[in-house]
Amino acid sequence: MNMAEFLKPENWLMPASGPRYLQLRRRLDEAIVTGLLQPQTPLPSEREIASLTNLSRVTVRKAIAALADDGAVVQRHGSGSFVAARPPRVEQSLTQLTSFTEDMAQRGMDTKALWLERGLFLPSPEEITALGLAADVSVSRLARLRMADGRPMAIERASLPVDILPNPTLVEHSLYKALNDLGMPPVRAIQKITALNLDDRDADLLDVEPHTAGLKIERTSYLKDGRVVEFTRSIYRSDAYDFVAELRLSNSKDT
Ligand code: 16G
Repeated sequence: MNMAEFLKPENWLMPASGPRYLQLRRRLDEAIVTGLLQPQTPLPSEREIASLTNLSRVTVRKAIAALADDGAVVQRHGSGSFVAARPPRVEQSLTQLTSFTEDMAQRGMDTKALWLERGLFLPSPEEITALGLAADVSVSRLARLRMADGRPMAIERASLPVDILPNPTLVEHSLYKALNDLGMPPVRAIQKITALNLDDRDADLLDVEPHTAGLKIERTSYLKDGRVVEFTRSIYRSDAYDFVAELRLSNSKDT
């Protein structure tokens, strides 16, 4: 498919899918992620995109500026906009307790999941310890490959006590939304991040070379009453993610 075809509004622009500049931003990002627009090549001009999409130049300008803010596009004064050298990285705050779905929605990205496992199982010794379970009680497991705008970002393996999530098949899209609906939202979490080299299977799922470096993250989340609600082991692509923490002086007066 060429860009003219790809940008035809009837293929992607929808009245109920949010601001038009964000929809265009997503569409252009998709062209970058899928390689239709190659790294370091010029984007079609503002005027060309406007005429292909029937959108105003102001809307096109806003979409390109948003891509530039994310680092997906570089704007060069006088010579137009170019696709950045590498796919953009996602920055995730280490101080906010948010879900993958929320994180990506904040960036205007669409999320999808490929289910790797979802059901009730007998707990492993690691799950028994992390969730404080009895050995003969089942555990709810949800393992997913998480994707943003079609790009694999992370593999997540979540385990939850069965009395908190009795039916893991109820989780269709967002685990945190399901927990909210059950009146059991996590309010606090501890995260541990370590480096690892991806094994063949995980590298294949994440669409990177085997043994590439990845980020392993263990999150233990708690309910308001102090009970552990989730124990999740995730593997994030290290070329797609930056985890960012805000640090303050411990005796600062304006915290
Ligand atoms: C995040 C969490 C993960 C949580 C998931 C819920 C990290 C490292 N992990 O990815 O522990 O289970 O969000 O997302 O941030 P969901 O509500 O979209 O299913």
